[in-house]
Amino acid sequence: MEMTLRWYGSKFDTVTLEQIRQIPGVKGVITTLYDTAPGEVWSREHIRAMKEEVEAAGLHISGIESVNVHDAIKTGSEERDMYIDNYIETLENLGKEDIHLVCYNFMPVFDWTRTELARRRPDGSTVLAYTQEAVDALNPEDMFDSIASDTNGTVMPGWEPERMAHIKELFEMYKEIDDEKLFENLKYFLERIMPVCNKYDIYMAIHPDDPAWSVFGLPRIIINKENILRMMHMVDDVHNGVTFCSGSYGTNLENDLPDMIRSLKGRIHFAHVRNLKFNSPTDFEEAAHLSSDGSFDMFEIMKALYDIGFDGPIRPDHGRMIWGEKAMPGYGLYDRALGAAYLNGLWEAIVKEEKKHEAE
Ligand code: CS2
Ligand code: MN
Repeated sequence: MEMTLRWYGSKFDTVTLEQIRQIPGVKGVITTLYDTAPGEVWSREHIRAMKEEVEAAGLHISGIESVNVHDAIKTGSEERDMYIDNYIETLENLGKEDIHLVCYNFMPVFDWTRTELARRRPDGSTVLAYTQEAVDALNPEDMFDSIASDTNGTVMPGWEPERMAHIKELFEMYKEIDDEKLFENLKYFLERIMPVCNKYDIYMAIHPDDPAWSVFGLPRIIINKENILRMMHMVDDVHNGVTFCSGSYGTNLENDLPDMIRSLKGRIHFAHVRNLKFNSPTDFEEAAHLSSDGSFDMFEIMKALYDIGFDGPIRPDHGRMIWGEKAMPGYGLYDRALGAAYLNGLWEAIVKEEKKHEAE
């Protein structure tokens, strides 16, 4: 396991590389070219410049989150081959720059969905939260407007104003797409990119849909054990893997997280570990990473990752906004640094305990 932090680049992130470097045990960042649109080719020059900046700060790039997939690929429209060609070129350029992990998602229209970006918790921190009742009462445009007013001046991934300006067209594109069709289009995409992934040893790690069910009538497939195993078998290559995100799969209380982790042995290439606090099965908020602050047993999650021999990057996921920080919701420095320290502590204890048992 390698502890990392997500970083959006110096133009977009309120957190600096110098700050990240001071979090104990963090040597790697998960980053992206945040100003490229889905479907655009990432040039080698841009990738190299990003790498040099990270390395100059004494860190390295542990992986990319995300290289976003164009909606033409997700919907299987006529232009998809052109966009897949571009994606392949980006993967080649990443491979040539010695980057071997790519996180992406296959969610229609939106990335994650939350109904509040700053719900106040009893300790005065603010967090992202979701209630199904609020989603049922909103249309997607209103949702975008309410999100846009609460972002502390940052651009939220998957909710870029340029995309949201076309939201009606985007919905139109998905009119004929159901779960089966989305699976087919994902398979087509993966089969086309696997040769380049094999050539450059790039591990693709699909991020789950968040929340793990359909929103606004859109199909969503990366939601549970059955579907993710189907996806693994459908393109049975080690480079077709998973980002295990506890906070996303965990939105559905029927998902047994440690069991899911164990069933994905060898195919989890990246992990997002965070905790949620449920007020009801359809009302949850993002808690501190500590088990007792939320509804998940974080020890069991880390233990399952250890047991399957997970050796990829892990990162704390969304943190609370605390200590007066103003940052992209979910992506401040303080609570994610606390999260990293806590997860490192759990890991150290697990490793030492296991080594002791092995020696006995
Ligand atoms: C992330 C996702 O902030 C988050 O919820 O975990 O946005 C994730 O980066 C994407 O879905 C991956 O493409
Ligand atoms: Mn995640």
